[in-house]
Amino acid sequence: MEIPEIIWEEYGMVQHPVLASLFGNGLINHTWKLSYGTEDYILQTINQLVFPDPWAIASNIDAIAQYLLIHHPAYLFVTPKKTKQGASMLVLNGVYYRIFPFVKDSLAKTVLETPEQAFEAARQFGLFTKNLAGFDCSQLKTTLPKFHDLVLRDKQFLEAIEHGNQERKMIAQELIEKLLAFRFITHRYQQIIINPNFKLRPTHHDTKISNVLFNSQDKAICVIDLDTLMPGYFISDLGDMMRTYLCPVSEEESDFSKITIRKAFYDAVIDGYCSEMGAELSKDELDAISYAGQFMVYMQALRFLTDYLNNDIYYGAKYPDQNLVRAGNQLVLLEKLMDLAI
Ligand code: GN1
Ligand code: MG
Repeated sequence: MEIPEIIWEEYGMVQHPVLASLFGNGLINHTWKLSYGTEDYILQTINQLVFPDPWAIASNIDAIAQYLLIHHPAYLFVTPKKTKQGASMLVLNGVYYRIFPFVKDSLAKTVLETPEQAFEAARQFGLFTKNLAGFDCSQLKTTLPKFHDLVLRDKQFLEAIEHGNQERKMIAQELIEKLLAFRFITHRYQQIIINPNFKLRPTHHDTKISNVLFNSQDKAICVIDLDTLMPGYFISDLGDMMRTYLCPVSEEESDFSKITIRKAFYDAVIDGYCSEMGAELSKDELDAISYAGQFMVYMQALRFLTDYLNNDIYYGAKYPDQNLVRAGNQLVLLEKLMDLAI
């Protein structure tokens, strides 16, 4: 997509920045890296099909930035560059743009190589929620209603089975049945949301490895991508790390024999997260640590298969069965995780 020239002027950049190519591997937003003088920046457009109210995202980032500045001034938290008008975003022809300073000497990983890195990343996500423990969660706007609500994902799955592409339903029949057999995971979630010992906390909701920045010594220095920062349960953040850090291959892998759980990474994720959050979690929450991974992997399998049945309207697909493959991949990962819990 073309980037309108007027952006630079609105951000007070007198010369045209050097625009590098598309950056990162997110499925939702478009991201570019740019250089301006001695500084580097990240330019991003917000996908409004996914985020109908981009100002809610900006408001959340502003609110927690203010809180962190007062209560944890040494904590590195990346905030958007302001426009000349002092706004955190720029709207041009209905498209929302924002610019973040690029953290110097930082590196975003797409692949996790060692348990130490898993520990580091999990510790940063734990630290993020811990530092916000005193923050009044009700100040946060919901950027994606019911995003990690497994009851909703279950309902959407059932609806897609009934009303979605019936030809695809036949192809996916075996997978559909296997996923339905795991509905006890949703039932446990229903117990969690009525349990007062499960606290709603400021939750990142997208703890994949590329959302942690590392330094050259391989230490994690901060978390990024606050689009889905909302009140949530710790199982979302810990669980998505389990979903994306434990297996040597990603959700895109179609050779399911490569899907395994690396136990050392599993332990590292839990140790790293609990090194910050351990004392914050209640007994009931601690008991749900292994459930966290099952919850997130199952939800992602449901979401991919739902999208497949709905003709890929949400995630898109680079080849016809991509969302079916992704769902099958997540099912195998779920089975491996369940074995681990026994
Ligand atoms: C989406 O855009 P990305 O890759 O960060 C999705 C996540 C999924 C992930 C699966 C807003 O995240 O929930 O886990 O794809 N984000 C949204 O790859 O739907
Ligand atoms: Mg994201």
